[in-house]
Amino acid sequence: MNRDWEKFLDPYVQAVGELKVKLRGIRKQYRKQGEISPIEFVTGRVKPKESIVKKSQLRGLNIERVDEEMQDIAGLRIMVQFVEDIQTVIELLRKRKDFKIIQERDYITNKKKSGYRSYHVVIEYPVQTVYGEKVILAEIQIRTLAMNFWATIEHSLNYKYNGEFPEELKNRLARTAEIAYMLDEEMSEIREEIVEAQRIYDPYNKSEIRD
Ligand code: 0O2
Repeated sequence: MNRDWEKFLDPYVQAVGELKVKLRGIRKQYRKQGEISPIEFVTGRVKPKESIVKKSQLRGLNIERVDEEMQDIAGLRIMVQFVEDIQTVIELLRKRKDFKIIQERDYITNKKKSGYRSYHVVIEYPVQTVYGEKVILAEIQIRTLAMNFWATIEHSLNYKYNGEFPEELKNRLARTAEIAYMLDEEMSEIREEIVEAQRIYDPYNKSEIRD
């Protein structure tokens, strides 16, 4: 297929840029009001062409219709401190008027076989271009810092082993996912104590902008 990939990906680049600003804006608004933000930090990326082609082949997707069939060409990640914050963030996203949620996948209640936990929200986001409006799909992943730590490490190991983990490593990864979840549960138990401490001492208070 002879696709001008740069042109195809342009609206996705714009969408990720805009959504990063908007989602980081939520955090700033909380801080301005002297409140603790449910959002710790936000990252975003556009899936590179090579990964789009590889994933399409693996999943048997039609590359001609990849904009409709692949939901995470534009990907945003919202990291939170506590599992409870995930629900708060989901409710904030549901109230927004600048995009439409079309699907939610709860991999926290229903963790993946690998041990992966995260909450995925798929949105339709309108991008304004010089050729008119283009509505694209984007995936927002919401997870705790512990879930993110695990997923980042497992993802890099995945590259090394191409998804075919030796049995022992697979078992260890499954075990570390549970340990990470226990950490989240323990932190939730002392949440009030931590939140109170952060009201007194906010490590980010001095920096004006924190991405
Ligand atoms: P990258 O490099 O992050 O872009 P399905 O698996 O069929 O239910 P699908 O289309 O894979 O559906 O979507 P899903 O489940 O929402 O997962 C897409 C993304 O979630 C992945 O993107 C990862 O970012 C993350 N993810 C899902 N499962 C795992 C996992 O077991 N481990 C880790 N580390 N991340 C996971 P990509 O395209 O795989 O990769």
